[in-house]
Amino acid sequence: VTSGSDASFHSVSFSETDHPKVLITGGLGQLGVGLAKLLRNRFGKNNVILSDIRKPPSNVFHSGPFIYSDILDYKNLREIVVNNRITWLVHYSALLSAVGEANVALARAVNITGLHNILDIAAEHGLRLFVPSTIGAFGPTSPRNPTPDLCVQRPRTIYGVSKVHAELMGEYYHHRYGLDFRCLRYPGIISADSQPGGGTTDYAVQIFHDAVKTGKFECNLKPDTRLPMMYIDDCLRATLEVMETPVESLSMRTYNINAMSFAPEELANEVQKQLPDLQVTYEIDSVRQAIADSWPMNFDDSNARNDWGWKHDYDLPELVQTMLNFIGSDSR
Ligand code: AKB
Repeated sequence: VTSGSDASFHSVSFSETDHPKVLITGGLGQLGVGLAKLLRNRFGKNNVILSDIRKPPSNVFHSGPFIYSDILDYKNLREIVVNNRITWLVHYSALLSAVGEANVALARAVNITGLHNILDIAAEHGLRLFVPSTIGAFGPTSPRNPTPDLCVQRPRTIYGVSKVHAELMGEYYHHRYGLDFRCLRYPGIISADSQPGGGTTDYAVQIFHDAVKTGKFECNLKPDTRLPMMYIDDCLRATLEVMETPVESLSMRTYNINAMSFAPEELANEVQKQLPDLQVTYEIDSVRQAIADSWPMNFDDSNARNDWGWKHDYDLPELVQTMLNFIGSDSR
């Protein structure tokens, strides 16, 4: 805790009969707007506040509460939590794997120092806290096929290191201070109406846009680079489900979740079933390739399935159909 006289952590228990009051940080990234929509449908428009340091596009601004919040500014965060009587915090601010390697100092500040602020605020105000982790929290010495929840985690990216740190710190705060910390390790997330920024799995989003717009796609990973992936709707639903799961059902605080695994050539083949003229070439980005080669190929999410009933809806054919319908209708 950086300031204030009542620095001891106490638990303000959140009554399950009330709707939660949710703050989403990093709300203008790939996932925030979609999550806000899902949570607003469930808990009411004004009970979900999106936040970011960037100016929101007008459709986002007009769809519900939006607020400026800088996770590196502890006082600003505390003011938002207090003034809005926040009870759940979803912490989406982070630099992803590839962009993190290009700017290690910023990734360290946002992903590690920012997380410390979030943990302290959440513990101090008795919040239920969700922090996403990732397949990137594993590394070359982890078992890759499949990767279980508990195994060696020695990632070689600042992103991965920061996410292992988040998992461990969240669990530590849970055991030490009773923080209601919940964490899912996301695979690569594929979405049509929001763009990822600076990740290793971004190719699996870009291929759809390029296929529809130009009929050509240059892939920056090798054709046989297999990674776990998930459609955004499954990811957001998993997030809501784990947040609503009764404490007794959680045997752990950090879970792998998965839907499918594929390599670029398999994704390209599936897209070509709909768009046979699509031309795919490969121009390997050595940074991204090295990262992908150290990540899980298949993700074992059996604990999530057993403990709180996780089940994905989208496999590769449904994913491709849904993405092409969405992007195709958008570009017409
Ligand atoms: C990335 O590629 O960095 C992210 C991730 C898998 O965490 N999409």
